[in-house]
Amino acid sequence: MKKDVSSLRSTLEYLDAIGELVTTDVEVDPHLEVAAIQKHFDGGAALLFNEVKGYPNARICNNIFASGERVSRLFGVEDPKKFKFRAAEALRNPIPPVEVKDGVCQEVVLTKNFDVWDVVPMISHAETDPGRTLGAGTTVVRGPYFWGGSHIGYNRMNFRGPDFSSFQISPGSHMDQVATHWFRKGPIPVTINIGIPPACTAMAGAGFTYVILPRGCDELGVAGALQGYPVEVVKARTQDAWSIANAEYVIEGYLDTTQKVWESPIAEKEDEQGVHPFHPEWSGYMGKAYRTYKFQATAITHRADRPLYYGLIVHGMDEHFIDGLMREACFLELAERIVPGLCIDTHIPMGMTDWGGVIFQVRKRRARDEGLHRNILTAALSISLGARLGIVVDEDVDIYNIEDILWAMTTRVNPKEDIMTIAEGGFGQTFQPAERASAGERQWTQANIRFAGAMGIDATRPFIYKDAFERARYNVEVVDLAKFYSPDQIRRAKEGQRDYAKFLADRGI
Ligand SMILES: Cc1cc2nc3c(=O)[nH]c(=O)nc-3n(C[C@H](O)[C@H](O)[C@H](O)COP(=O)(O)O)c2cc1C
Ligand SMILES: [Mn+2]
Repeated sequence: MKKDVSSLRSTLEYLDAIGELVTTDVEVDPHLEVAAIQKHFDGGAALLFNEVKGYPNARICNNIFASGERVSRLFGVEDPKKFKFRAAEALRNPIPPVEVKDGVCQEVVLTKNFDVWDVVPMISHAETDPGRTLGAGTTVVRGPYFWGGSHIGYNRMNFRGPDFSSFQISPGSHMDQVATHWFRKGPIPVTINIGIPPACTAMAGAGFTYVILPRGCDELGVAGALQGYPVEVVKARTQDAWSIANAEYVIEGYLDTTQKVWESPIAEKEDEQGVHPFHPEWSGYMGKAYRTYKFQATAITHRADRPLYYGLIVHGMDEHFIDGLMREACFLELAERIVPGLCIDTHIPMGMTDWGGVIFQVRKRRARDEGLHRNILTAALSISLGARLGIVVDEDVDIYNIEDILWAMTTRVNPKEDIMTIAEGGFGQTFQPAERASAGERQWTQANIRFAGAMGIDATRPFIYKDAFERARYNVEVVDLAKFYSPDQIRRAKEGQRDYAKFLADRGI
């Protein structure tokens, strides 16, 4: 079957054909059940729910990004470790979106007396959530409101009425830059796009690296380059804004910076921000409810035939790859711009929680390269709000293997000099519990907690002592195991090998 990633539904058809989609026709409750099932299958197959309780015309899907291998395959990249190199190329050579007259996202247009709750099958994530919320919407701002470029990113929303909601904006983010610039200068037109082409999803997750993706950059253009052809956009029906033409649902509206909406009724009642639970976070902690600017919906548009809602959990592999893949590319590009040719790879393991950290791999070429890797490390941890941990390792370390990283840290770090505190007292991110103070909300600032800053670990060996740090090596290549053992014996003898043992055995180290 032909692979077509120009829309979410064509992508699902392809995944179904290659056996990577698991479907159920049993009715699922968007309240807790969708999230619970996705958690069971964290990191596994893509999931499609054909029957959604209360929404006869809707379908829900998720987990499409839960495997790095799958995402890479969608974009024709064979080795998932190489995805970031393709993505970095896309960052450098965007293909601008094209404006089309008609988009399937507008097959049905609701502009009067609509109720978002009746149409969009929002899901609840955890028992402590204030009910179902909209976490799957990606905001698109394009043109004059984004300095001539295009921005796409998620903003969690809680519809507190049929046509208005809260709208969570992380401090420092593009949307924060937009809202700050247009603060009380009138409505800010946006579209909330749901069920979008995978390249747009990958771009929506990328974030918080403004020296690589500055305001005015073309994020939809990068998505276009990633998929190899332009993203199509269509003029919104009720706003001076643009929708992703192939989206499944779009909520048109505007951000009203003169009004505030609370994310949860209990937070509103108690008049307390940053205290009451709201929505699990990427950092792996329960989120907290805030009072946000108001999003006012002016239309819902959607596909006529069983639109798909991409209802995903946060802090799972799905969200990890949505956020992390493009960020690995951004850090690679950052390193390349600071010191061309030094950094050979980047990696963000799940334990670094997407925005929380990054590992750089460098190859020092000569003695005077010494120290340049620390310029990269300190820059990366300073420019990415919320980053907490950065590690640099040499070319002989496997940056995809946490045990090998630990080995490098154990044997190559001089604790006095190689563990650095970076951006001390700087600005962090609301979703790190230790950094919520930086949201500037009084309940937290009152307690005077301010942990922002990052730990930078230089786990590289000094270039001049390279010889002293030569890895011990066994000559695995001198033997042909088949000469000594039957295939069955080899299989049995290797059966108990764990990942790290296998890695060491293969390399003879
Ligand atoms: C499921 C999910 C939910 C997210 N929720 C929010 C949110 O509520 N607010 C926010 O500012 N960013 C949220 N993000 C991150 C944004 O997608 C984006 O990366 C961030 O706003 C920074 O983007 P920017 O670099 O384009 O400014 C979320 C990401 C995902 C994958
Ligand atoms: Mn952006």
